[in-house]
Amino acid sequence: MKKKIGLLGATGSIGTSALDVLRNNPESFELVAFSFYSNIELAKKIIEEFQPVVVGVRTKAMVQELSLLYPQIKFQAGMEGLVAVATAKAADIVLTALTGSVGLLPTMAAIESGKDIALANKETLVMAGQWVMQAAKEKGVKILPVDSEHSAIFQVLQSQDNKNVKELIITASGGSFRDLTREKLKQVTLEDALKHPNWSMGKKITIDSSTMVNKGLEVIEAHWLFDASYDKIKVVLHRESTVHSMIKLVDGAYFAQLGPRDMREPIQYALTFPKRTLLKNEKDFDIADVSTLHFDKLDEERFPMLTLAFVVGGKGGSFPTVFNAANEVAVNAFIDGKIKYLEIEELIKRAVSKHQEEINLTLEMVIEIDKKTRQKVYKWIEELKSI
Ligand code: MN3
Repeated sequence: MKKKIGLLGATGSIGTSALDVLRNNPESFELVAFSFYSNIELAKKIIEEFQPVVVGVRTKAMVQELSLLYPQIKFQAGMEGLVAVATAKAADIVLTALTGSVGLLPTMAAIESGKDIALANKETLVMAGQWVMQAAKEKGVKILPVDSEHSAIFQVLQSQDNKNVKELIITASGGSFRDLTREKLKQVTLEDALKHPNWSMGKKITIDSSTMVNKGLEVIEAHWLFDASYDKIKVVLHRESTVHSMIKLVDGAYFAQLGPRDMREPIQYALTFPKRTLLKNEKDFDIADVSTLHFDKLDEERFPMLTLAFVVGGKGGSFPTVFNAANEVAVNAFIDGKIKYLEIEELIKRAVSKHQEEINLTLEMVIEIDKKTRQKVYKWIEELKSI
């Protein structure tokens, strides 16, 4: 029996790695639905290669154009399209490789329709982890991590009794600016920020890595995925990104997962779990070539966004929602050349410090708080520009 896959975000970095996993294992997987944002030429190739039944697109004009070419396929636009992919009848599991909080509603819809989730879209858990995990529990569906650090922890946890786990240790490469002082950060450009030392990824996550917001989001993601309190979650600087993450047990033993930097491995594991299968065309990686691995403490003053992520995570409720929303708006403004690099941090700090928690929080309220935070941060950016 082939596993039927719905893929949200097929033309991005995770999406194309996922397609490679499916391509290499046609006997195990079938792509029945996918969405894409703007790369229509690549989308056409995916349609022709994989013959899905449902495709989510960005605009109504794309629906018209593609429906003429492929009348056998159901195309839908915008959020409706994402939800159509997430709930496609034929799919067993939905891989969410969207970037940002746009992933929340389709992920909830997939859970409601009883599908397992392979989650690469960490912002969904940061924004509304409580509701996502609750819904998954009620529906009896699995949330399987795809983020490499969380996959690593998930993999090593399979061999351990949860009560013996003392720490979850997330490794951080440090991003593009790990060797710069805060003084030097004042002058960095978008181009500098997009040069990640170890991984080739989308723009947002590459910038998030440089600000360490990405690691902060991952701390909150780990809290929800593994039901771990924040004092149990540690982050360690590991320049090589060879150890993908690790756990420490009560008797002091560490268990780590390591290997080449290849996102196809965590993607494939999420799709085949609990089984493991051959990774075809694996990257050349020989542990004997790895002569040294470095692990260092992270400087809290150098990376204040990581510290802030622990604070908002600890406060819970909608604080992580605000942290995430402010970051998304600020990073987009930085990509568009509207603000300076360090203003990303300033905007996030401001949004978090001005936030007042509401009582009896519901998912609808959280979505509203996300929206309002964005509006506020947009306004602040306009004010910054006029200075
Ligand atoms: Mn990661």
